[in-house]
Amino acid sequence: MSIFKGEMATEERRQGLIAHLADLDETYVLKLVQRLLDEGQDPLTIIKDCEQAMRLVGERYEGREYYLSGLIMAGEIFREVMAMVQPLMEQQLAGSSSGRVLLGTVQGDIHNIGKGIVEVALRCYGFTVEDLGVDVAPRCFLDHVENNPPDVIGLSGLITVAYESMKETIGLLRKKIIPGRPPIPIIIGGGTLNETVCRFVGADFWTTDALEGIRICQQIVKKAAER
Ligand code: B12
Repeated sequence: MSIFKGEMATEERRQGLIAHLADLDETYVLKLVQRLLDEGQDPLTIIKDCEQAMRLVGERYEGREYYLSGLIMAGEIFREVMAMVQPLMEQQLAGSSSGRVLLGTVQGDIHNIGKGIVEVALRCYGFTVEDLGVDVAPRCFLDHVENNPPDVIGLSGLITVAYESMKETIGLLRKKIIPGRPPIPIIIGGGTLNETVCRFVGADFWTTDALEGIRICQQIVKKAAER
């Protein structure tokens, strides 16, 4: 028997997804996502709705309604949702941009769900991505830049500690001068970022949206090719 009551409108289903993910109702969420996909729902809309639910989870954690286990559970459900939507996302996003992006979550931070989405999207749009993982030390970013300079450097981070790491990483990277090349543009991403953080850490661009990040990377590569 279906767990859904009667025939729900799409908008109602979307609100249901947000509410049930925020409530950490794994069974309901996974069934609903499958149903939305079967009905041809855009995978990117599903991801956006899940992101909104994750913000609610964060607020409940801040309000002490959830403990750390709530964050862990939410992360696990999102991971399962991503496994379901990723194949469709890969089919849908197909581009021909070329360019290399060095990506990583900065030191002290282990959040990687958003970075994973960015990586998939970048690859779909034709970028070559080198993902250094999470909790990446500033020196590690520099080593990779020295060995194989990318066109863009993307730093991910969500916790306050990450802002200091981003600043340190960017400070180190800025000192690196590659003969005959302008400084490599640096973009930071993560749901808690804003313009103030961007200025504090000294990045060139910031975003809280994977697709906007891709557009920025495309512009950077296009501009470099025109020079
Ligand atoms: C799930 C989660 C976790 C999971 C993460 C699982 C995982 N594998 O990633 C776990 C349980 C590990 C976790 C741990 C912690 N967490 Co946490 N967590 C969250 C939560 C609820 C959701 C994050 C998420 O995945 N969102 C969904 C993704 C898709 O969104 P996103 O990351 O923003 O990514 C999108 C964009 O930002 C962008 N993007 C992301 N990166 C990049 C990079 C580039 C280059 C580009 C272009 C774009 C881009 O693209 C993505 C798609 O659009 C947030 C709440 C929130 N508001 O974000 C808290 C939150 C981030 N966590 C928080 C905290 C406090 C912690 C802990 C310190 C808790 C603790 N006491 O231990 C630890 C920190 C551990 C550490 N050292 O990193 C706080 C941070 C507050 C702060 N300012 O410091 C938040 C905001 C919750 C809150 N409101 O209090 N957490």
